[in-house]
Amino acid sequence: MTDRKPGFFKRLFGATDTPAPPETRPEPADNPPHPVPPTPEPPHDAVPAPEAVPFPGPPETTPDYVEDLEELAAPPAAPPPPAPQEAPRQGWFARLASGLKRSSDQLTGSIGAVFTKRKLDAAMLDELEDVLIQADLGVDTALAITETLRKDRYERDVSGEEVRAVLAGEVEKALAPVARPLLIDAAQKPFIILMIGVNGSGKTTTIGKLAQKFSDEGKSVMLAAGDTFRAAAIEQLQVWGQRTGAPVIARPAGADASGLAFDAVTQARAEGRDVLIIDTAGRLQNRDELMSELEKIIRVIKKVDPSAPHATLLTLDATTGQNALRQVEIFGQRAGVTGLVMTKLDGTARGGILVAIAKKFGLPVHFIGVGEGVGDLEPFTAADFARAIAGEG
Ligand SMILES: Nc1nc2c(ncn2[C@@H]2O[C@H](COP(=O)(O)OP(=O)(O)OP(=O)(O)O)[C@@H](O)[C@H]2O)c(=O)[nH]1
Ligand SMILES: [Mg+2]
Repeated sequence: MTDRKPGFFKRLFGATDTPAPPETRPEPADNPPHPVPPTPEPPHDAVPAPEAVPFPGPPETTPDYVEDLEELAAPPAAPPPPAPQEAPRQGWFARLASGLKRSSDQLTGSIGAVFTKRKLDAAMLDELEDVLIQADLGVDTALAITETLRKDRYERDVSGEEVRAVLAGEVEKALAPVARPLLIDAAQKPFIILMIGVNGSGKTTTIGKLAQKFSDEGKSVMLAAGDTFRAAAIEQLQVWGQRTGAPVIARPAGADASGLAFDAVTQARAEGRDVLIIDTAGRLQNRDELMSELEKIIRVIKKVDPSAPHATLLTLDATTGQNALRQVEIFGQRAGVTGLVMTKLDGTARGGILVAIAKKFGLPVHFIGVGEGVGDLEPFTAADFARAIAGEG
């Protein structure tokens, strides 16, 4: 009963554009990992025929319940509440720019302090290099920026504005090669996407957003609740399934995640689905046993389709700093990450790290998350990101 209240109030007050049931989660680094239930290597060749597990009951609200209450709350003559989408809302670039404001303010403030319309000298370039490294941009990009300035402006007057333009240009240059869309190969039926990342980095929310995007494109989508550690995680994905019209393959909490993945792939294939997106439990990259479990999920998926997963997406929380480099490195080694999604760029993001990641790993960045709502996923573009981080626009 109490579980139903948030859904009811959201609908009653027309706030359906609010995010998926928020999971108040601690920062990834402080978040203790999920307990590992005993997961003996199952005889997956002998995995029983997949049972379609339909929505096992409404996790948050039931349509009947909500409709009844709405009727009670609103007299028949009352005009319908305005669609939440119509509520004034910042555009996505404004949200990106305000999310990166901390990074860009820090950068422009420090740059302004270094460059006060005086002749560019070696000491100023050193100071600038420190500022850029502190903003997580990485040594390569910091050096590229100072080198460009040294070449073009040494011993000449230079303003903070000009430095910012050079900064935006170099950031864009670093990011352009990794700004690549996620291509769904129609020859793969289903095209299997495995979503991985540390705790609370935005996997489940991103899956919901992707499900909406793909079904808007006319693709038939299925979701797999592979975070079998927590009942709440399964329910969270089921809410996204209901919201986006995608069926969710689930098993009760505590079930083996690789067995669930096996069933989901088998069923999505049998149903001729275009896309299957598999959720996984959050795990810190330094927890070896949890990373082994992820490897096992991948091995088991390959038993059904040796070419799968066709995309292994790592979600990176943009409020994380340097640790994101380790996440990309270890998840890449253990699970073969094929692409990145940077989430929470609408918050107090530290976006500079994406530049360092791009330089070091060259992995495609497919999307950015700029909010908790279903539409808050944008294709990643180097120019917009560079503009936002340099505090332009
Ligand atoms: N502001 C903002 N919040 C986001 C974004 N993406 C996810 N969140 C929020 O971050 C929190 C965690 O998101 P989840 O999708 O549950 O993260 P997860 O990686 O699935 O978490 P675990 O399954 O616990 O590892 C939720 O409150 C989301 O609403 C985003 O782009 N912007
Ligand atoms: Mg999750």
